[in-house]
Amino acid sequence: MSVPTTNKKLIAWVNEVAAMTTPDQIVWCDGSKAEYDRLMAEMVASGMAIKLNEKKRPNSFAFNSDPSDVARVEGRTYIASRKQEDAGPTNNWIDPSALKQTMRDLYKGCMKGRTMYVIPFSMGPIGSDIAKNAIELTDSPYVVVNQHIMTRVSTEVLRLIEKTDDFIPCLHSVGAPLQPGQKDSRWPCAPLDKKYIAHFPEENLIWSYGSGYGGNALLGKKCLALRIASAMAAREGWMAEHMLILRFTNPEGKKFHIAAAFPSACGKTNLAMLQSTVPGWKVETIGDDIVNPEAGFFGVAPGTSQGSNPMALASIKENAIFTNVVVTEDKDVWWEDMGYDCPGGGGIDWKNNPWKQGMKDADGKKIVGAHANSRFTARAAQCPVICKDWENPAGVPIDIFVFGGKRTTTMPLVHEAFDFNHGIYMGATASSEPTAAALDLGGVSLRFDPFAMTPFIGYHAGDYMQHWFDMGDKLGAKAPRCFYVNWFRKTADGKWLWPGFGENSRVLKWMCDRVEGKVGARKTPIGLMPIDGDLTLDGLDISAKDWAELMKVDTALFKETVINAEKYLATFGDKLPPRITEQLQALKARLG
Ligand code: OXD
Ligand code: MN
Repeated sequence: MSVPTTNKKLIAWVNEVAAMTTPDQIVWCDGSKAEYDRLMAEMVASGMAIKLNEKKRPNSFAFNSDPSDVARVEGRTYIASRKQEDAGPTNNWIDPSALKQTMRDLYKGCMKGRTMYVIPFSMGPIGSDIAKNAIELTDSPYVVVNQHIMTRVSTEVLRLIEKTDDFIPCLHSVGAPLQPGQKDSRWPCAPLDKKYIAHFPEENLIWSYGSGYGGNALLGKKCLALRIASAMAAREGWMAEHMLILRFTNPEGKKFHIAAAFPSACGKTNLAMLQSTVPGWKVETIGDDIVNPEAGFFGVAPGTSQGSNPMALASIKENAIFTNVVVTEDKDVWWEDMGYDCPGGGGIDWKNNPWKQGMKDADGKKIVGAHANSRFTARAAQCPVICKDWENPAGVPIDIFVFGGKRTTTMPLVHEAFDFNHGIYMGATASSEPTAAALDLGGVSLRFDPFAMTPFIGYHAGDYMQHWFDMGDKLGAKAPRCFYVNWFRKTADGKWLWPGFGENSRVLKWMCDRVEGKVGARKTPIGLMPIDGDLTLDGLDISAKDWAELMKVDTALFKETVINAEKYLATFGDKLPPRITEQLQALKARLG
């Protein structure tokens, strides 16, 4: 195949990688439908992909991964900055020359028997001043088809690289070379101790080896748009954040843009596509995971139902990819908590085994059909409530930042920061309770996840917090207002206090009313809270007692969280910004 670019830097890099990895052939991708269809047909023929029922799920495909390759591997993810102190306490670090040597040895001949695809892609609308051009080299056709949906793959990106002589190189291999005549496995990958998800932030370089799954392999997402981008953003004075963005429009037509950071599995996709229950107020989706360069959703399937997220279900009606879900007898998809029983009672589970709903293992434990981290991949453009400005090359102006996590106690439904610096403290000390399963394994009772960015900050987390203060100083009065929410509070006997889902729009409306100065607020030791009656509960079945409980700030309990936060923040050493310490001391004083 002829080389479709004149850019010497790119050609030299492709040749250098090909010499190291020795693929059987090199294919330059163009992002076309023909390319997508051809790769899908090849993967169906090889047994890697299952074509779904054309009537029920048009142009859609299902994949099952290897059971050892089902999620991001944080323990094998590295920030290889030149100095270890620049990676900080939240990252794994290996000296970059040593890591490159280890990985070069692994990459040697690793694409034997496979095709190396060259994927030119843009994170953000092609040609936008705030988009980034990149090339992913991969030996996984699954990665190519997913990148078609999650990013903008196009030869136009090659034209931009020719003009700027600049791109972010992303190298990926599943790490499973094929000997002559060797039959490929359904999902090739390398064992865990050979997997490396490596970032070289000073060179804007990504090297990934051994995994074909999600953020380990779709390198535009967590690797580029968060880890590498966060390091670039700190150097260049912008921000790269793990946040959904939505537009909330009031009955008068005034638009508010809200960006919210929650840890994984706290409902970011649900909030991004929320169906407002406040009369006259409308939500439109701009992005569900990262601010905001993606072209698609790579969403967690289990729990997605007509009740929890009808707009996500509408987005995956057709042209979708499913990974590690149940394929039903009539070749549709199903997962746990989809809102109805598995049609036909079973199908093929995520491990590619025959499966019946309700099956139990030898210990009497239910065998799930879909993996807990099974995913759908779908174009954002297919979301019925996608905002018309979602691809505006200039972006949208953010009015409100929301932080939060899952807390069954302590954190009220909503509170507002006194000012931007206090908002940064809220983001820096955002915490979540791990699932019951993690607690059973002896996990900690509370996990701090600053700005929901713990696994994604590409440099020292203390420097990252300082960058937030620097941005606040730069923005001054234009800085977004900051709020902290908790949809997950329970009564002492375990009952949810807040209905969540669409009703969360009531909380968003209160935030917008605050921004407009339409409502006042009560000053409490932890921040500003709604005056009773301003956050409307009309039509909700919430007793005055439950409301009081939901909004209660128990100072003794809150103090415990603050003590834990102080211990956590101490791990940042002398990189902890003094302003975080000032905020912490002021909060302690307010709590008495
Ligand atoms: C994701 C995550 O997959 O945050 O988006 O883990
Ligand atoms: Mn995420």
